Amino acid sequence: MAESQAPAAPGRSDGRTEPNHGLRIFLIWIVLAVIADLLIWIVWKPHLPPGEMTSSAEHQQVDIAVLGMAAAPVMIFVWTYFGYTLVNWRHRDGDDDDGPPIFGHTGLQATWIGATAVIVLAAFVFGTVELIVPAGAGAGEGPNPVWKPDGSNYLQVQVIGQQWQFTYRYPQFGGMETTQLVLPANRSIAFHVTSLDVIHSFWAYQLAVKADANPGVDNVAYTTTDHVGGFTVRCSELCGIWHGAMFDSGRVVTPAAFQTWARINEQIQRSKGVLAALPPYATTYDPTVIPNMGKVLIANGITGAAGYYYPPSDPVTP
Ligand SMILES: [Cu+2]
Repeated sequence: MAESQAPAAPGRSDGRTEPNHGLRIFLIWIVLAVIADLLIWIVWKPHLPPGEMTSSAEHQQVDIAVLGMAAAPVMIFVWTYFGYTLVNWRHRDGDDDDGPPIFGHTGLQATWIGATAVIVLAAFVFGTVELIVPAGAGAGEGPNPVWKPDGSNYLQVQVIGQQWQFTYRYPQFGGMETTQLVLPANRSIAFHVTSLDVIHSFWAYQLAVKADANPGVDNVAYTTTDHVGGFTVRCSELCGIWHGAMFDSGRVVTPAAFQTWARINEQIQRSKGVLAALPPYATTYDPTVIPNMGKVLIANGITGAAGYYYPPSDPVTP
């Protein structure tokens, strides 16, 4: 008698007690989410682009993996709930029970707003910190970088874009200029990216460095090389008819090999008058106002110069 007067348990029309669906869904979800996040970190992350050649490349791998580990549980929750619903709450003959309403359910609403707010704010804080603090993002930071590498012993490399190739100047090696980007391993690099004509973008994929090359702008990007290897360089800003051919490759070599390469190139360019013919090293160049460029070239016996800096008079037919 007492049993029949007790308040009815939330239940089905057939009188069986309703199981704790929330707990079941949570347990299925937590197991799948942990498995997915472990797979992302252990199996997926080491194969993520752009590889591990530089500090910025490694940080980009971490960033992509962390965002994937944040997104996977959300997606798995949706799938889990969807699958659980299909199995447990599908229509059965004779069952006309709609179940408890969600409308006005304070706990559900608070959980929904709280969880989404936490996800968005965490992504905001993580992205901001990763962009500024640990190793730079390998991106152009403009003329006054917010983040700089530790210490001052970094190699400066000026990247000069023009239609339709990149050249590279090494101010610590007499300002010599090459068509080949060679870098030493285990060294912090400061790229100073600029352009002589239109807007280009310096993208060294495996280095995880990407920086706009704008005329009149010294756009600084940092990275630290980890190990030797080859990398590709592409222009990633539509810059004219041969933009698609603005493709190059570079090398990270041992510090000793780099010193040898750089010293030899500096000597050759000095002895052949190339260093004297080049405009003085500067953070940017205005190709229209370099004084006496044609005279300098002719005085050094250089005719038919590559035209990187547009001498005011044609050195070939003065
Ligand atoms: Cu370009």
